[in-house]
Formats: sequence, structure tokens, C-alpha cells
Amino acid sequence: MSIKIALAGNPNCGKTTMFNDLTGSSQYVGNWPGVTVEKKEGKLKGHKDVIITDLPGIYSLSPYTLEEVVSRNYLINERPDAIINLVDGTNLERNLYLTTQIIELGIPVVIALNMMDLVEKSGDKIDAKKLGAALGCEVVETSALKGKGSMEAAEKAIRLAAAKAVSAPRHEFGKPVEEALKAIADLNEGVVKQEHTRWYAVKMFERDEKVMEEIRLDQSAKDRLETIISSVEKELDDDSESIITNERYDYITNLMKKCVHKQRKGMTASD
Ligand code: BGO
Repeated sequence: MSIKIALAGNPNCGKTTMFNDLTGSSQYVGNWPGVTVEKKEGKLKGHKDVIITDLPGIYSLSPYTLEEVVSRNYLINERPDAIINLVDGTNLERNLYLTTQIIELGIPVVIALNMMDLVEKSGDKIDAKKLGAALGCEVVETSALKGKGSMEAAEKAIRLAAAKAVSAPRHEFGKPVEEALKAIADLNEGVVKQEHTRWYAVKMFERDEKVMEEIRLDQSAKDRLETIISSVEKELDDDSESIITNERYDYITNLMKKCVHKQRKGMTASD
């Protein structure tokens, strides 16, 4: 049986470069079903039973762009055995926004901390171990352009896939949101698979239309969900989607303070 590994990350994080490095000439290019978004797959060099799928570059797993919807559908419905989440080390703060969502999917994740040649050149320091420990997943430093670290990231992904070592998000939202997520998870008991619980709870809290269409709650569950969401919105005086977005950014700001030492002043992380 083959192992499926997905490459996910922001546009320009180096996904194409790493995909080429990992698959060499064994690539096939087509379109994702029903849309004109390019789909690239290939076999991992030296591993004919490992298929690498390059997902469209995205900033978030929200349902607003075709690329996001394609990526979400693939990650939720096809369920790769592991994800390599490429993160541009020179744009860490922005890239981690997607990472916090990917880790909630209940799929094994390896972070490829890419562009490390540029990070080193700048004099900035990223503590990859601390970052991995804080996020709850493995981090491999890579320079895809120089062919460094890509294969190590893929081999780690294979090992996690074989062990079915699902990444458990360490990030917790504030108390009102966590309580709401728990109540939503209770509503979904028996409706979604155990490992999908957090992803669906967060998306339903955000009133994500695509997820709501998919889940098809009966009217009394819909009413209960609305009561849960609106009580947090009232308490925190904001809409639910903004609450989640803002809490993710607060978490990432703290993570940057712990894990990044910037060379130059005026940047976001600690001096
Ligand atoms: C151009 N290190 C460095 N230094 N550069 C990298 C690395 C790395 O680890 N990884 C990727 N790049 P894509 P997406 C370019 O194309 O793979 C570079 O969108 C240029 N092109 O070479 O395309 C990579 O698939 C002219 O750079 O990313 C590419 O995720 C001048 O990052 C860019 C300078 O990589 C994006 C760069 C004509």
C-alpha cells in the first residue's frame, strides 16, 4: 500500500522547489477535479511506494479562495498519511498562521522550516527545537534551493505516517472559546470522526458555511450551536471568526517571542 504525503504552505515558501527536489523526474501534472487549479504529484526519489502531492499555495484553511477549498477538501476527504508543512523561515510569523490550522486537522505533521540559508545569512536565530516543542510537532530545518533537509523531512513524514503519530495541537484558545469548542464537540459526537473533532469544532464555531453544509445538523442542534457561539460573541464583544483569528495571532506573537531572536531592531520578536 502506498503512503500519501502532502506538501502544504503559503505561496512562495519554496514548495515547488522542494517538490522537484523530492520527486525528480517522476512527476505528473493535471488539474484538481472540476477546477483549473494545477495538481502535481510524484513519487519520492528512492521510494516508489511514497506519493508526494503538492497542494496549492494558501495562507489559511478558510473557505474563501479556490486554492483553499481544494486544499481543505483534499486534506479532509482524501486524508494524506502525513503533511509536510513548509514554512518560510524569513516570514515565520505570517506562515505560522496556516500552521496552527494544519495541526488541528488530526494528521501527522512535519514542519519544514525552509529558507534557512537566508535566515542564517541575516543573522536571525530561530530555535527550531523550542518551536517544535511548543507546536507539538517535528521541525526540520531546510534549504530546498540547496537540496538541504528536504529528504530528512520526507523520511520523518514517512515514519510518522507509519506510526500514525497524529499531531495534537498544543495551542489552546482562551477559556470561553475552549468551553464553546467542547460543547460543539459534544454536539458532533458520533457525527465526525474522533481525530477530526477539533477541526470541525473550530470551523463550526466560525460558522464556516462549507462545513455547515457538510455536517447538516438538525434544527435543534443548529439552535444549540447558535446559542453557544453567540454567548461567546457577547462575552468577548466580537464576531466568532475574528475571535479565532485574533487568538491565533496572539498565540503566534508569543511563540515568536519564545523561539526567535532577531538581529535587527524594529522586528516582531524579542531582541
Ligand atoms: C525564485 N533558499 C533560498 N535562498 N531560496 C529558496 C529556497 C531556499 O531554501 N527555497 C525556495 N527558494 P517556489 P512556491 C527566484 O524563483 O518553490 C526560492 O510558490 C527567481 N525566479 O528558488 O517557487 C525559489 O512553490 C528569481 O525563487 O515557491 C524561488 O511555494 C530571483 O524561493 C522562490 C530570485 O520558491 C519561491 C528567486 C525567477
